[in-house]
Amino acid sequence: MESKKIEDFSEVDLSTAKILVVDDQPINIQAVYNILSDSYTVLAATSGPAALEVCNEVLPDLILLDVLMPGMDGLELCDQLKQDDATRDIPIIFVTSFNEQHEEDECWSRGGVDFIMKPVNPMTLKNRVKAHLTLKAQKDMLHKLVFVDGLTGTFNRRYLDLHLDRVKNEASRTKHDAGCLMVDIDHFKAFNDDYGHIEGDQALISTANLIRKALLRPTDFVARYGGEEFAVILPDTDLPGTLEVANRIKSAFDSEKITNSEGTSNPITVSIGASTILSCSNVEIIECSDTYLYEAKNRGRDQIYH
Ligand code: GH3
Ligand code: MG
Ligand code: MG
Ligand code: MG
Repeated sequence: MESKKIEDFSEVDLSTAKILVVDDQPINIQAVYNILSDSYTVLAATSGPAALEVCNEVLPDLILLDVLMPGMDGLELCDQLKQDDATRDIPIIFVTSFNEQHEEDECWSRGGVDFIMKPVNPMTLKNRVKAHLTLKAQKDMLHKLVFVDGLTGTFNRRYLDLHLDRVKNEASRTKHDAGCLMVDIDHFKAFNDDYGHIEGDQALISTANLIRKALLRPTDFVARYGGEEFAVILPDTDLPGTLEVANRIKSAFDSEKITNSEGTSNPITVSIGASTILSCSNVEIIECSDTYLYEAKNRGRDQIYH
């Protein structure tokens, strides 16, 4: 009997990978381009600042980085990329003509994942690039499996815990408040009982999408906290701002009306508990918002309480 693979980690699709080549000499970029452009999209930059600009527009999957460049050199560029959350995890392979061991050591210690000598051997370059792209893709896949909720595509509770630690630390460091909403679907058990779990799952997906759509800042964050309950974390947001987002979420449910697929059910409504980190310093923020959520339920559901 034929067995079906659920997930094959060894075979990842690298055909859409984007590789950024940074070198002050266009002739070196051309050489790398000739070797790699059949297999990948190759982007180019001839200086550190130009490379940062490219990274701002399209996040590359891997960077091939020259060390000696006028102005910002490769090591400096590497430092800058490692300081930014968005670019920190991009693997960097240094490509250089250094031949002193201590110079190579410096590249490793700055966070490079590999090191290739100039002039590059095409086979070495191809295989090193393939190996590091594969590792990165596997790491991303694992990250998704561990931290993303399979049904709704939002982060899961495990990731929420890690994220919340970072937000709490940042709020106490900067004294800038951060908001937390607990959003729970009303009478969802009845919805499942009436229309079945498949329809229930679909409504959960729509609910997650609606919440996501109501969040406007890139730093706003949503995770599935439990069955039909979502946690929304809003860094750098005071209580009025937090309530504004809560109202936006509630209005979205009022106007978009999530129903069963036939459109015969009552539209889904949600209850929301809202609080901020600095206003509930003695209790865990989630607990604080959850208490308010409970109160919103007690007061008749389909409302916000804080
Ligand atoms: P309340 O207004 O007090 O929140 O009532 P409720 O029925 O929404 O809350 P309760 O905690 O009693 O039930 C939650 C229900 O959510 C139970 C289950 O039917 C449903 N649920 C939880 N997780 C899932 C899921 O992954 N898929 C589906 N289809 N339903 C789920
Ligand atoms: Mg150079
Ligand atoms: Mg509920
Ligand atoms: Mg619940």
